[in-house]
Amino acid sequence: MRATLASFAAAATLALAHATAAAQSVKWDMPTAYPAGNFHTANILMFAKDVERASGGKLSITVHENGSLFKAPEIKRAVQSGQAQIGEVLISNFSNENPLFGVDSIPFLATSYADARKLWQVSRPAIEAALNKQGLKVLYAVPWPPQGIFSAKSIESVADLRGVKWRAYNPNTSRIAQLVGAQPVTIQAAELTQALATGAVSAFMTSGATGYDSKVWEQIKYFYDVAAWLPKNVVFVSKRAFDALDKPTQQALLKAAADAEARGWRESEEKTAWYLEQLRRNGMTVSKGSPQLQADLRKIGETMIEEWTRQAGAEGAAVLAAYRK
Ligand code: PCA
Repeated sequence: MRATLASFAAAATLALAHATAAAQSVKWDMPTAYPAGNFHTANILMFAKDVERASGGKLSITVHENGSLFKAPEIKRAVQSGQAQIGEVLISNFSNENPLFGVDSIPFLATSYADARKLWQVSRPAIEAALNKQGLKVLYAVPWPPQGIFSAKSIESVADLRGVKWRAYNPNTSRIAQLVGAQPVTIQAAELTQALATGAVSAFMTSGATGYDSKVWEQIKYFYDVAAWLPKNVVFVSKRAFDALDKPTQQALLKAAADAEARGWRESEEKTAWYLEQLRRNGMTVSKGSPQLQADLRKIGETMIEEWTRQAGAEGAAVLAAYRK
């Protein structure tokens, strides 16, 4: 009898605890810009699951992928203004706000995973501080695979890009178009397949991942694996939303974020060769590009690092010095 009563009491306490947890459960919307099968998106879905589990159901995150809730360029503002609580952005999309946001998209500054990691380590404090001033708390960042050139026609040097309709995804890729004399059109990944189908663009730089996600081989026959930079997606949360969580839930979120960062870097690197293999399997010619093309691109990189250094001032100079140490 006593045992029954005790277990009844325990069950009642548990039920009450569950009811309380459910009553206090917080729901966040998380807009992202990239498609369902993409490795960043898969990583985010796992992150959301980890948060839900580790918080004991107190925090649940609904992921809205592929620009379905907010388009890529709108996600940052949506989180800043509280229309969404958490989001993922390509941080270099916002380099017009702050040159530091674009440091990972300067051609040939950091071209390997090891260098990209070092660049993130040395730039993270300044980027975090800048976002913090905008009411955003950085949770983690994950790089895209190295950026190469996709083109409908074969190219031997950057002269072959003159006049071409060039898809840009951030200010730096628009600047490259200007420097090579191509016509830049800004198109986010979610609209790339359509832009290719309608002939709006015929060349661009991105990763094998986005080439694969967008099935670019219908129109694009060449990929030049020049590995010019590894841009990053940053996941951040509204500071107000974060501060409203209790301590254990904040801890659960931060732990899941650290795990997502480690997992994302690993996945990105491990899948790089696989993506290029898929391009080949679908009939594309994948090469390193001619020595002339590589030399031309390096020159563009030199111009852009000079321009960036001028824009980024003392803070930028400190980041570069730390990176080159
Ligand atoms: N894919 C994204 C950004 C960089 C990348 O590899 C895109 O093309 O929009």
